[in-house]
Amino acid sequence: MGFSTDAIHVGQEPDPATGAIIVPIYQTSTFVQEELGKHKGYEYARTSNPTRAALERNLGRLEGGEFGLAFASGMAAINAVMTLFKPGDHIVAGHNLYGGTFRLFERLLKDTGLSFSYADTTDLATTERAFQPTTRLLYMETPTNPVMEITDIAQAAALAHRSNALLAVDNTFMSPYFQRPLALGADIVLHSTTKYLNGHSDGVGGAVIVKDAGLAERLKFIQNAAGAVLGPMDSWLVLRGVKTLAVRMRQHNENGLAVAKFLSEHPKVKKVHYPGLVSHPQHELAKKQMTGFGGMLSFETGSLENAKKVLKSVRLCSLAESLGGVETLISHPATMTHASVPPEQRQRLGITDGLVRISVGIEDVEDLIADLEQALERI
Ligand code: P1T
Repeated sequence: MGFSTDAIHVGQEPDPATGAIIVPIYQTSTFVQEELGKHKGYEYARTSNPTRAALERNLGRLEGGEFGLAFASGMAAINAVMTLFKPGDHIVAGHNLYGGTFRLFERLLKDTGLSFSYADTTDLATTERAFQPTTRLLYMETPTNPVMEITDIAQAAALAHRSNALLAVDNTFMSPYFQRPLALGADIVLHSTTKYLNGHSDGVGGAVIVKDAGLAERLKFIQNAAGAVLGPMDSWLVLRGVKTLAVRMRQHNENGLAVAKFLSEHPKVKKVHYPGLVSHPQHELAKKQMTGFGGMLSFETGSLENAKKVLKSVRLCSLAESLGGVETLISHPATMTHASVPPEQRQRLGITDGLVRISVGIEDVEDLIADLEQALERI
């Protein structure tokens, strides 16, 4: 079946008890058993809940992995994946990650005995040099948050596998509609479902999708044992959001491209990071491994003062963290999402004080451009 058909139907058969076309919100903590050891497949809602199970099946299919697991947040999903590893294990991570991911690695997981090296994964020769005999995982975002660097997933997978390591890709920015890392060789896909999968800025959640049954079993054990599960109401909201993922992503892409073009031609804008622009250093690669470019972009205003003027002057775009919702959000990575990345490293990555990030929503794009136009006039 096609992507949208799967998004609307997989895991969402009419409710066997009532015929309800929508999967009910099974707001229950436990399930009554007929006799010892005899139940309907559900025992306790941390282990499994029908609403969450429906979402997990759905996301598993959309990412082409079959095994999906839903967590309380994107960070909980990432932390669950990292629980696969043991003290002494080494992880090579992309040098540009969401600030919260970097903070988890540096401020929490290092203390548990894991070690991390950061590499520019757009250059796989450099990345290969970061590998050690104890490297178990290559972890990356593509495109990266917020400078939109693209890594060749198939080549990164080959590199990881040559070293007996796994490849994990955070696919939050593209969603499975535009990019399917498992089909390109990745072992693990992660999502902050808070973003495009939910799509309506009304819930925090995360997901992990894998294709290997053994890996799925270990992650399922971690999910139940550590317990950071997505609740039934939030699972339901993501299920509802996913039904319109394809149409939303097409519009995010169309608006993203229009806003990126507008900004790239604006005299006050020094640089635009958007993989759909031919000026993007990995535009050809983006065309090869993604089927669209999405709605995320960032641009350089030249100084903190200029960034502040733009952020203060927008009226339709909302100044807020997060991304992937139907409404346009604008933010300042250096002081917001990436504040936990040391300043020198931010500079090196291009997360300057003048960098502004936009999650382009699906409003009428001429209204968004007019808003940005009047805000840029203040510089
Ligand atoms: O916020 P949470 O659902 O826990 O997801 C964390 C996360 C993971 N991966 C990526 C690529 C992300 O962008 C995020 C969260 N990011 C933001 C809140 C943000 O504004 O960038």
